[in-house]
Amino acid sequence: MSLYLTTPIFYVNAQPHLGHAYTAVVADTVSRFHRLLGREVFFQTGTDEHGDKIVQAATAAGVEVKEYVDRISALFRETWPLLAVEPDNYIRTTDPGHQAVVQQILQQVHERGDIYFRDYSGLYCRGCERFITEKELVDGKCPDHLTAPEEVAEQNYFFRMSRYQQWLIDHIKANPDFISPERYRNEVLSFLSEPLEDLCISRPVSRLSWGIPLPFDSNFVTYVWFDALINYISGIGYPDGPDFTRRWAAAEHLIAKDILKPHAIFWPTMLKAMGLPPYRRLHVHGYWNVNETKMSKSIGNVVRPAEMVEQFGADTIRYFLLREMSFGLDASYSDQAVLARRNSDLANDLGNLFSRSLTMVKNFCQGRVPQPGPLGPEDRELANAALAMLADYREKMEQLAFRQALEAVWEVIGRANRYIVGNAPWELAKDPAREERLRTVLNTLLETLRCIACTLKPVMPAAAARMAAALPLDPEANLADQQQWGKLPPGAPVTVGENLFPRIKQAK
Ligand code: ME8
Repeated sequence: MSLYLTTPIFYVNAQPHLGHAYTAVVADTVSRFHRLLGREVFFQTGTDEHGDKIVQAATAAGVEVKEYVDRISALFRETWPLLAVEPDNYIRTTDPGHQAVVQQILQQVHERGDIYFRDYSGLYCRGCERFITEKELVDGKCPDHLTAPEEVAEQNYFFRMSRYQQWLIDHIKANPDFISPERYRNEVLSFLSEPLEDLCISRPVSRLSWGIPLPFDSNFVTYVWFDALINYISGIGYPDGPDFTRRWAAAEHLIAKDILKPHAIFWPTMLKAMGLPPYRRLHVHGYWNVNETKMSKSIGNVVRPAEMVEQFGADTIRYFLLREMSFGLDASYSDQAVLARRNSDLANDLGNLFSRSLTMVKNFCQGRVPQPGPLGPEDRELANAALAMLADYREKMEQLAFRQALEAVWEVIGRANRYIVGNAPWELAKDPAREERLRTVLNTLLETLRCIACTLKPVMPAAAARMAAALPLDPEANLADQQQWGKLPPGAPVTVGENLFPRIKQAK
């Protein structure tokens, strides 16, 4: 099985922040996890560079639009390596290749009769970059942007989305995994229980010139979503690239709930009109708040990825994001909460287990993997728990239940720490008659650490690589290879390196 995984392409009207970082970290973790299972993965991210909001941002910054989008797009691109996020492709909607594909699709859908021209007036939300319906408003305002929409009346082109409404409902019902978690699937089905309006896909050039011209009417440019969503296929070589069909069959999108409708409704119906099958799955996550408050420029509480990484390091931030948010629900960020996770879960639980175990192997077993004797009940209990954890971890990761996957790992870390206390290897080391028992206990600990190191590869790649190098564990080993006991060859050298996660005294 293979996977083609995407993040949204982010608007370049603002700099990268915590919310963007979360989606990127999730996508990177899922990619690494699938690779750990030996699967082929293609991971794409990028930037969305057309539309009103971007022109406004460039004007506010006092630079040419193109110069502005180049600068912010580069900023996103440079942010990902700081978080150890390694996409295979980085797409920009200003790429000439992308623009050509958008025009070709517009032409094709137009010729098919699914794009038509008419007068229109409606309520437009600039934040959402789409017309919204009266029903969506809360107290007259867009519930996401807390601003009143503008009345806009003009002639525009429309995509005949309503034609595909019943097909979409049937598809969602026949494929329970198509949209997850389930709450979002239900939300979409509930929205689809009312008649669907057609989608406005153009802007008159007189109002907005920063867009892709319609191939059949140069007085208009495409409207944001018809341009942006197509990145998911233009980025993998639609229509006739050699990998296109294979990759598209494995397509899964990751988004937050803010852009559920464009992804769950506009995009599948657009694909249908183009004669393409829908993507395989859509995964929807919640919002990060900061200190329990919505992140916003005006409040001044926007968290920047570069600052988080500078303070805590990429591994700690990745762990925190995945451990703290239940995928699908909202979560709250604070430096204090990161500090607490760093010092308790990473420095205390994991870091201590690792350094204590390796130091004892160095001191009591000449720094080599000891040959174990027969396993006693407490050894078997830890071994079984570690192996069961690998299976549980795998199942939870497949469901994007990162929090539960990590809880399962930390349950075994806790057990292993208690096992050290219960078996007191330093006491065994004093008695030559108990040397075999000592070797058994330390071997059981190293084997447990091997299982733990393997699970952490997708989540904390740098720390997991250091653990693997110390044990020593084959860095290329896949998860299935690890699901047995006794994989570390007795006699292999074990190295005690620096502390994995030194304690951090205070958040800045
Ligand atoms: O919507 N919590 O771009 P965008 C969690 N260009 N995730 C968040 C978040 C938060 N507080 N804030 C943002 C666009 N995100 C369009 C997408 S796709 C064809 C076009 C993340 O820059 C999350 O992934 O507003 C969300 O869906 C995305 O950023 C929105 O990014």
